[in-house]
Amino acid sequence: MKAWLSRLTADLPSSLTSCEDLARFELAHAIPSVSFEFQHDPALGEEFRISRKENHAVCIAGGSAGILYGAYALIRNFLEGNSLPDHLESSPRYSLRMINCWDNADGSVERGYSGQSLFFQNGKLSYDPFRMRELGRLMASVGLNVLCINNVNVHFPAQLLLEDMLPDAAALADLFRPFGVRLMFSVDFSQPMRHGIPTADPLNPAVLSWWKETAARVYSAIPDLAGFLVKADSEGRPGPFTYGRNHADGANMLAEAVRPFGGIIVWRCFVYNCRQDWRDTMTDRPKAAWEHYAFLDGTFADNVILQVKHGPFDFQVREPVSPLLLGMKKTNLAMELQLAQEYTGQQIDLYTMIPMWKELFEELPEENIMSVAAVSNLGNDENYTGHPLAAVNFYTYGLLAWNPAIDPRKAVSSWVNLTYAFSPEDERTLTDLLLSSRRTYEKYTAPLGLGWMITPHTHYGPNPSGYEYDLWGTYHKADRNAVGIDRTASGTGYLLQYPDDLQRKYADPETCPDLYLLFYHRLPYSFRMKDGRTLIQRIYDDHFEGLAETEKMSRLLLTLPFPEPDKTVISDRMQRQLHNAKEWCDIINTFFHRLSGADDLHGRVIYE
Ligand code: GCW
Repeated sequence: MKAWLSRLTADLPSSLTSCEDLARFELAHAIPSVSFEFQHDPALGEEFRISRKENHAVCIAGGSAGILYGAYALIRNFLEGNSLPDHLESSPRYSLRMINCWDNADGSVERGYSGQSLFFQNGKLSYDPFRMRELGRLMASVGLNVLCINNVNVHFPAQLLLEDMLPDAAALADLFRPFGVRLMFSVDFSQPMRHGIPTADPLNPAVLSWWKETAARVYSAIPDLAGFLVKADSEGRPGPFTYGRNHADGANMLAEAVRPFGGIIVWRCFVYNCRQDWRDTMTDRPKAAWEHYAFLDGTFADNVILQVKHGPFDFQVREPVSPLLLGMKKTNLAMELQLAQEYTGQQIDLYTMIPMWKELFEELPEENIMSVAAVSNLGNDENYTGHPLAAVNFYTYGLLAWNPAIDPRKAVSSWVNLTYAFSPEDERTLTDLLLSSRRTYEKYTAPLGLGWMITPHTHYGPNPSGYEYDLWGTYHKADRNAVGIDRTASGTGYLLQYPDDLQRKYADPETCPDLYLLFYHRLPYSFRMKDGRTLIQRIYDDHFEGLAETEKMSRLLLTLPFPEPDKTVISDRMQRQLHNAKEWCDIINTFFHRLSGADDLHGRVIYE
């Protein structure tokens, strides 16, 4: 077993058929010295309650999944060297805690950085049952309960998941069931058109009946399928706009089809104009999600969940929380995160996400956000995540989705402990290093809320003008005087999508936190930051600091006693990260130096 469960040595037998069986098996192997009793109470569902009996046995009460989650909570605790608690009660904050895989039927993974698909090969479902059990264990051990196995960009033949591939998909669902994991499928909105229906118009009765029949067939094969995930009218995908319908029309039609089976429709809100003209200053991409969805608040069926990317752009290192997540109070929402390190170092550079997620979760309202989803960072590499240390993101995502109040340090050190069983000092070193890695990456790439200075399409390495005159709507408009976009009321007006208190916080560059400064404001290089430095000096300083921190990180990391093969992989990727950090630092500083003509106050090397 790879990753954090390496200390659960027993291979899982294929004969396990229920959560209770699995819980019993895991406890007997991980904590053989203690006897456990289960008290099955379906009303508790995923919640668990742990208590000590008079005979010293530990009792776990819960629904089937609750018993399993209770067992893993005890095991994690025990393997970390803590004594078994006499009392522990816990229930998940979010009811759906999802992993979205962007796996294609040909075996490739969109934005995948750890090998090929775990589920598909050559146009078919094709998986190793042993690895599926490992994956189920990885998910269950941190409380993740829904797995969408195919890409939201549903390329043919993945559509066949609902048809020819269904028997194999049902067998896969059987494999995950004992882990409390339900499958989900991404569907193509225009799918009825492959079956002789001339339209995919959501208000056309023939379209609805096709989806109803399809849902009936799919649910008879997989009765506990979580539902369908849909990317519509986004980056070339088909959707209701073709027929002059809105996204509530589209989502509600599908919701009606899956409703008899208890299914849900997860509908993504990543809709924007990806054919923008850079000369057009009225269109501002971060405004797009709000413009497409806010007016529909309250019109979605109760088995629809809108899945909103955490920020208004697209998984940049630092974005403010999406205004949709704050504003759509009468709609079920899920926040979407991305474990796959598309813009955040591609599982070459270290980038531990939990500090970033914590900032986001702290902003969320309590009421209507009932689910979280994360784009998977897994592939068929031996260690699942390419970079062995990238597994910390999968692990801590699970813990956070269960309990967003968790302390990031505790979550990260728990992963370090379970994965490597280092001495306390080495555990602390690695934990510190992981916790600071996001800030370091931010400094050497595009700090102060800039984002998007990355190489187009591949999204690795610097290219400060790469997206500048392009059609994706992601501009910084740096010229010889200033950089950034004014998104306040006097600019594009994006900020007006927020509640008043947040508008006040960000509207004035004097009070706007530095980390978001250039996201909200266009400022001259001579602008005085709160600490007295000029903006241009701060840009230089951040980049030099980011590089210096990476060099320090590399020295420290290589002193740690990683076992092989992790040691070699980590050291190889660290070299590549060093190279990347230097490229970013040199290219971005040179770019701004050439534009601004301002020298670095400390006379460090900036290239002409
Ligand atoms: O950022 C973009 C990615 C696409 C992805 C899209 C999305 C699945 O570059 O690869 O497509 O986001 O989230 O739909």
